Amino acid sequence: MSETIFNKIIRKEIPADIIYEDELCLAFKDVNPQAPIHILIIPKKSIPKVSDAVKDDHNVLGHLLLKAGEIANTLGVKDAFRLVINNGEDAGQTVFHLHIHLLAGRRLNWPPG
Ligand code: DGP
Repeated sequence: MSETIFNKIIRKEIPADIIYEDELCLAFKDVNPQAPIHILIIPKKSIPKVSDAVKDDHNVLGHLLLKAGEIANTLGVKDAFRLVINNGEDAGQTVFHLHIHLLAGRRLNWPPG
């Protein structure tokens, strides 16, 4: 499985502003925030893209979404936030370890572009 910078964050080999962790996932502040609140929620398992997920990943994928909602509640933004998953280079993915962006704290326009 491919190694990315996020594996190093999971192993605490490089620092990150971690706001939540459990056995399946990790959530930390994005180093290049696109909104006042910009959190990345990642599985500990190395899944490069959503389109690489397999049936056995069902539980971890559901877990990520549940935790995203809980984190939004914790941050006090439960009524206005956006979750984004970029899948593939042409969709803007730069780190090939599946991650959910949680964006909040400003007006979020649509379409995202
Ligand atoms: P994406 O473009 O969807 O693959 O998003 C990758 C995000 O990861 C991007 O918003 C910047 C963030 N990022 C990349 N490297 C690091 C890092 O070393 N630390 C943190 N906290 N975020 C990172």
